[in-house]
Amino acid sequence: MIYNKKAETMPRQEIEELQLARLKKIIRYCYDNVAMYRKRFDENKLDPDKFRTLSDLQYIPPTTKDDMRDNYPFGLFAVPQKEIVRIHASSGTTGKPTVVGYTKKDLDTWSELMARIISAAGVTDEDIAQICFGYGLFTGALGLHYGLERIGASVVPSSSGNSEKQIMLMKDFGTTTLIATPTYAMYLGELAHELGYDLADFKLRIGLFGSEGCTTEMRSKIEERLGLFATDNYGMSELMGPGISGECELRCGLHIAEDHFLPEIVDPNTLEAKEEGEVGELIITTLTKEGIPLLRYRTRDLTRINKEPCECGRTLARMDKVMGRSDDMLKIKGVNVFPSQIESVLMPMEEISPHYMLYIRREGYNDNLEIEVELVDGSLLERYADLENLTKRIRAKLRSVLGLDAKVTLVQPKKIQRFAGKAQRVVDLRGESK
Ligand code: DLL
Repeated sequence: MIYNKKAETMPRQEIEELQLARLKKIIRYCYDNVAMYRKRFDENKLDPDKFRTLSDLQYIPPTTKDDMRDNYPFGLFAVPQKEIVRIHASSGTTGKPTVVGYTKKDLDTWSELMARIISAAGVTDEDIAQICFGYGLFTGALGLHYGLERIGASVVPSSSGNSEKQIMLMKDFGTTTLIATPTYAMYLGELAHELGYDLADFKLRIGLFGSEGCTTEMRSKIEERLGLFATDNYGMSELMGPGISGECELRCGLHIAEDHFLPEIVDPNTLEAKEEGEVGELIITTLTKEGIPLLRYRTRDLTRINKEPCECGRTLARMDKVMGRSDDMLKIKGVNVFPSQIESVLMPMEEISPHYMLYIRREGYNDNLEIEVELVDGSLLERYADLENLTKRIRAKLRSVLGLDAKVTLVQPKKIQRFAGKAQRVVDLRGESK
């Protein structure tokens, strides 16, 4: 279902006119209300009233996570404190988190954008939606929560963790929609099976997955295990949280809420604009945010954009599933590879489960990669010849598809750690193995 027909099916020319009008306004708004932007414009001799086309945007220096840290906690807020009605922060692993503030209008926009993504996945007011994202400073849970309420679904705010209880609720309440990271969804499916539940008895029908990457191969495995249809949605706390883009039921790209976010794709090294359809780093300008507007925010996420209208009727541009982050690329013996590419190679193999870890070590001048993968059938570990054969097949596949030479270690089922939120499958041991 298209939640907001007018906004989601606008002809391209109209979208761009709207974006330009909003862009001019937000540039002036940032100049007038955020000291960092005013300083940056003045230093670069940029006149906030002289932006005439969408591509004039390229003259503005990008905003980065460091800018957010330097202005911690509220330095980039554009409104007085009393107009901020909600504060979230990113799950930064090191140092201070990045903090974002929302006005009432921002929260209203957020709910609208979530309602669009939720409806695009096929969820309706008849659904019972269990939110297994952590409630708190993380934007995932509350973002989805308000959007689901907006469309009239019954929300079960079960948060993350406490997995056996999650499964009990899912069964007893007849949950039809699961909101989680794909990793956690997979774990819940596995646990339900172990606890002796027949997932066919569950009423699950739709999974709204996001907050981390998941290849289509991995997604098929999750769908099969849980008996549901899953869509991907993307966002980041600095820009709003979830709500930036999401797949429709045709799953041919994530529709970007272009009336609120202006996307660009640039070369992550030179920052030059990429040709339409080329892969590069996604940069986003918030067009309507009041609390903390951001001009040309560098997401570090790599994707590409397709502006052709979708067969679903939506005209909003679509971004590909995120390939990885520009800072996540692994360089193994001269081969550049993203963890998602390794996942795509591993997942179709029947003998191995969807649980894996990547360990990078430095040996001499070389970086070596070890891929640890769980077997579906642990007894294989006792059949040396079969084990050897499977290891060889995996290595050969990695070599032929990615040109990657890696050590492959097959381990017992359930040996690899499970994650309740975003998975952390890459362990960089280069500092430790000199
Ligand atoms: O993860 C917001 C979110 C919550 C999105 C729930 C969707 C659902 P952060 O914690 O700030 O915000 O993390 C943002 O996560 O830059 C991407 O690298 C990654 N990410 C988010 N969604 C996806 C996705 C939330 N669908 C960072 N596919 C982003 C791949 C994703 N990566």
